[in-house]
Amino acid sequence: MTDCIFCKIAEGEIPSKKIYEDEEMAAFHDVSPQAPVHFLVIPKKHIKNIMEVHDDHSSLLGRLLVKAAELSKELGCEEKGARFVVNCKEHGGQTVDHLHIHALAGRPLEWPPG
Ligand code: DGP
Repeated sequence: MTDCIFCKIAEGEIPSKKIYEDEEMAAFHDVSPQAPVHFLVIPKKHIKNIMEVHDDHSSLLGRLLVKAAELSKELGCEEKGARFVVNCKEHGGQTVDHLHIHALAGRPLEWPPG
């Protein structure tokens, strides 16, 4: 999608601190980190949000989650853990309309969220 910031990051048109990339996904550090470790995993294909997915996306979604977990371990979060979050639409706090998984770690995170 031409005006989507995460599509542009996926295509390399906007710079980011990428930590992983393959033909179907990219992972990069969040520009506004809310924890010492805060990165995003996105599909390169433009999917607006988690409510737009259907059965055909199941394997892709699984691989995005597996990659988020793998990268969090590579970044030293295995012992203390991490939080994996998918915000959706206005009440879910989604600000970028391209599906993404947040991985947050490196400090204790409160629950429930505000
Ligand atoms: P959400 O609120 O769930 O839609 O989260 C969007 C996140 O994306 C937010 O934590 C900030 C991050 N973000 C927005 N624009 C950019 C950008 O241009 N580069 C990077 N690396 N992160 C961005």
